[in-house]
Amino acid sequence: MFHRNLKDFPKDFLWGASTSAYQVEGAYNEDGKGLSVQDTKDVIPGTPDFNVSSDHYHHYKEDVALFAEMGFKTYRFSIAWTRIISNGVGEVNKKGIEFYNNLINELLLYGIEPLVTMYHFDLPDALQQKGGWSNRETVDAFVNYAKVLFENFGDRVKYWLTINEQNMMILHGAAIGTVSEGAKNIQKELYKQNHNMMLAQARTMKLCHEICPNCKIGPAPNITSIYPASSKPEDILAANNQSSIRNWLYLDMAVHGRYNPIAWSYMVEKGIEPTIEEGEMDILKGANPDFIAFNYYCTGTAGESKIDDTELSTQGGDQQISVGDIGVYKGVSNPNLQKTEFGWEIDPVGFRNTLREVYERYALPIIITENGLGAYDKVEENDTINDDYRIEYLRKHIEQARLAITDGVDLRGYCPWSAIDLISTHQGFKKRYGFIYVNRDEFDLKDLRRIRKKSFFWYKNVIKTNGKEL
Ligand code: BGP
Repeated sequence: MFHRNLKDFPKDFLWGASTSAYQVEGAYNEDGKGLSVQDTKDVIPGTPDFNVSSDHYHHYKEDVALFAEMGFKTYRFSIAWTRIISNGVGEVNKKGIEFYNNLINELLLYGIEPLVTMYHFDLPDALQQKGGWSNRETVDAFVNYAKVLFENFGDRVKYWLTINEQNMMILHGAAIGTVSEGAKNIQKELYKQNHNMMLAQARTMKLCHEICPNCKIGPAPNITSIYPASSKPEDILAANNQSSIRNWLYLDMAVHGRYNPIAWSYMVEKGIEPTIEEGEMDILKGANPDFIAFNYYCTGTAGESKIDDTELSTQGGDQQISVGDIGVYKGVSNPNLQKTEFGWEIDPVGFRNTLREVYERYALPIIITENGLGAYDKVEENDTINDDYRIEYLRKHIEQARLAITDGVDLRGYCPWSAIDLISTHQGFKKRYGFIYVNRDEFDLKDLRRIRKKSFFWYKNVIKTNGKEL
């Protein structure tokens, strides 16, 4: 749709950026922090562990001052469950509460609204040892952890996100380190875990509304439009299958408290549907999120996969690269799109499509909690980093966000990934996303100095002009 006049970004639009605890904080065993599955997983060869990351734990004041210099209205970060309750259940760690109190207070000092993810891929390892999300006790543990967060921070944190990319933990857990690589026939287990996470999320949202009536809470999956590989009806069905299994299964449940019918019949066909206990559907229906947050990097494209499609391997892929599912869909690359240096397609128009699709389906306000370009950055003379490619990527996506707003989408915030360089989920420190460069590489920690990239100054002006000057 062509618009002669574009709507402005809303006056109080939440411009900011994102990080997650295990990818940025470091201090993995300091001040009473327990180990998470990210600390105990087998590190992918050639990539670093998460012990130091960007050492934000010790640099948070300096980092927040830089965020303030860019003019952030919000900062989306996650709280490490293992810092608050080291084994996932039991005693609350005062030092952990203190760290996040300090961080939150520091943000508020500059007028930056904290946007907090409660759980971003880092389940306490002690809970994992007892079955992780397959064990219903983890649901109670999460709700108890959430209560601790609301009680300690709910007076200052108004925006909460429950679980980051639950859909990716189910579909690509091996790539992001929440499922052991090579585990076989675990799909049934995964959909049981998914069901339990849904219950944890629903109970947490209800609790949030009870304990902190002034807070707002929402889910944070990775959502993207799925295109059919061609106009062949079978390809369109395949794209629809993938979209139901990848996107709507999660959002239909979070918003309406019901299983998406296509995703449910997929699970039944495969014999992997979860057992639903009495009363659980009522719990799921009682969630009522205030908004939808989602992460967007690029679209997906799907073609038909026949049931005798023995060529299709279902192993591999990551958050943005889908291999497919025999008899359901096959992930294909889109010849109309360019790719990043790390093989993810770039699709700004797809961002507008996705925003429209989500808003049309759910009619809830939307906050974008991730979007960005992973690239190899180079420090040049006089500590300059000329990341024009990142500016280009973000500019095109923000343009499309404005078009989506003009289309009628109620978009309230935009937080690209990432505020500062940090460790990628599976591709190390070399895959950088930040506006702020952290001077370290894969294994040499150097001086961890912070350097403003060209995109830092560009984004500062974007925020200053409320998205008018891109
Ligand atoms: C999302 C995750 C983030 C982040 C980002 C980039 O899926 O929520 O944690 O890492 O993707 O992915 P990657 O680090 O694999 O490049």
